[in-house]
Amino acid sequence: MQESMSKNEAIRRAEELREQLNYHSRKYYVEDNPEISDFAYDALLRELTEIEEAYPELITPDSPTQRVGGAPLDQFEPVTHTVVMESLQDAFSFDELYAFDKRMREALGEEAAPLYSVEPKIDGLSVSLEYEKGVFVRGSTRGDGTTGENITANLKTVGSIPLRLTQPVTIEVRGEVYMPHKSFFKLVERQELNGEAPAKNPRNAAAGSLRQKDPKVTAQRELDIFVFNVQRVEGRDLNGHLESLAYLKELGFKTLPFYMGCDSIEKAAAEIQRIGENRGELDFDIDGAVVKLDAFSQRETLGSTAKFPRWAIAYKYPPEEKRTVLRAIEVEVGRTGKLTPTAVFDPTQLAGTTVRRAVLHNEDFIKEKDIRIGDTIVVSKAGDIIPQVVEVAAHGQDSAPYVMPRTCPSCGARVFREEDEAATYCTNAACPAQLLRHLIHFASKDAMDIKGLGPAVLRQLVETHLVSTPDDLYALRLEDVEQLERMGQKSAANLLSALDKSRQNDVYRLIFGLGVRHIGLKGAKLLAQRFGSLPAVMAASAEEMEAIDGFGAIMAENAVGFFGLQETKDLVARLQAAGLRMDSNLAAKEEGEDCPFAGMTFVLTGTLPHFTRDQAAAIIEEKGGKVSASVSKRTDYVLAGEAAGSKLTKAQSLGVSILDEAAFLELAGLQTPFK
Ligand code: 0OX
Repeated sequence: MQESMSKNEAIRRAEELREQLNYHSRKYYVEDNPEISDFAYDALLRELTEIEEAYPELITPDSPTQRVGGAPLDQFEPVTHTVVMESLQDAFSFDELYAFDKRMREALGEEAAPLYSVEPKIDGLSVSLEYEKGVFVRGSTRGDGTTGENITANLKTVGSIPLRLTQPVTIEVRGEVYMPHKSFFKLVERQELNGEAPAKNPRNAAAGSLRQKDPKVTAQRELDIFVFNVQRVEGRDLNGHLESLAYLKELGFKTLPFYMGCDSIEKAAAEIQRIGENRGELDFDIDGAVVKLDAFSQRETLGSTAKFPRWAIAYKYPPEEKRTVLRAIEVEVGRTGKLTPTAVFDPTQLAGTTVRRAVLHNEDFIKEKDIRIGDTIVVSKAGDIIPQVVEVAAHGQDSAPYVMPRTCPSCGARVFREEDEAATYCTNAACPAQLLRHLIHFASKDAMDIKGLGPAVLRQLVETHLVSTPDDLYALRLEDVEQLERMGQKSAANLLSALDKSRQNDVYRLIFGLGVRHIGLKGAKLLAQRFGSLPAVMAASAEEMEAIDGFGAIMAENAVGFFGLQETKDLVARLQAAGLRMDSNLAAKEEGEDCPFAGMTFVLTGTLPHFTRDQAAAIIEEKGGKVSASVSKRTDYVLAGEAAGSKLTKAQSLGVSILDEAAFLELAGLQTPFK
């Protein structure tokens, strides 16, 4: 931003930028037809951010800079829906559909022949979006239809939800939030890399994403929405559903991707059939098609039962199933050494794609269904995308029950199965099948965060035998790295310096990077914080670990088992010799060094003169404190800036101490840099 920009100019330019950004956001997310590059969009957004940093009072709730932000929430507040969010009655056959049509015609009489709309039933989560004078003010889940939860901050991160409409109307709309298949696959890949349990299907993933307390996490999930209903609107008369959908589109909403008016139930049935046949090509799951009476006057005649409107019905598609022949069961070894059996069968077309493989999960799954090589099996797609074996239709000739291999298919070491777990594991920590995934995890962002050391480079390092254990990474020389494919001199030098930098990482990253079963990032941090160094963690007992708040018995058992292995001790000794830091700063905080906010809870409100709320929250957390969204008796301090609202009033009424920015900095032991 130019230094010389006056406040009046800033006001004008900020509004202009908001207009442009909202327009381009709509082009990109809603219409899928961007007019400018991501780079140009980012430049506009940066300019607006700079103006708003200089004049925080100009920040508006519908500013595109406010999509992702705010401190994590403690809980979601209840929202009572002004218009009940009804659910749909189901039909599982065309007969039920024809019976529905008969009910409609009987209720409406001969003259008023029904016009139906047919649309896909999106398999996501229903939400309500409320706009006041065109500005998005509140978003909530459906809940039980009467009361849902306020998830405004999370919904703001959904790019296709407009923060400002094309017209200044006061309106409440209903839509379905879903996770596109593309985003779902990305999420599962990340989860697997981090050793987390992967999401089961896009619907669960979308639900989990909307329930995140921290909107930053939701933002990474790339959710999307289709808006399909006007719940209420001021100053506009709408007569039917198809007209409403056109109006919603005009306001800038992303409406259902296709819908059709049908003047007979036969035409509606044909459209349902057509949608069903093409559903495999969509980038989202549908779990049926909805038939609705179009005219609102006719809907009124029909009315609702206690649960759902009588004027609509959801036809549920039967899951598509195919028969094929099981040719082999392949066993793959994951990063944690887990053996996963996979069915390999004759290729078959299912919900729009060719499938050849399906995971069989574990030994028990195979035993329960008595799946044998050579069998004719029935396959389908769970939630429309993940292939699965439903059942065995017929055993093959001379078939025999399947037995899991007793040795690892990758390295030949003995495998074992724990008593109360279904999974089988390879016992060899140096198993090459585990190595690459192990290294990918070791170098990943939440672990050692080694820039430039992604799967492609690691694969080459493993294949050329330059690296066979994590400490080998630290012995790499420039000439080793330079000879790799697509690796220039500059990137080779960058990689070595990234590796060198990672030596100084806080040890929690190393603990996480070692990939101990059941120890995620949070568990690694807890260990580092409690014991202060890796040698101390290795000397700790299961009881000591279990005494940590948030650290369970299974975690403790696995950690003690892992750190007790001679292989682990040798590896850690080599990493230490390679110069990796073995201690943690997290521990210092607990002991109170530079940790003036330990155990304290802060609430932020209003605009601070020199910090964004995120920056203030970062200081609080850095100094050992916690940030909460709402004021209660347990709040220690409210940090209040300009235009502080109801939180300040509540703090005053509860007698909670209130700090301004200067007092806050003093308490944090920081000099104010602004005098
Ligand atoms: C969907 C969907 C859900 C409005 C009146 C009763 C139910 N998941 O795609 N609900 C409705 O309709 C509501 N339509 C849909 N398309």
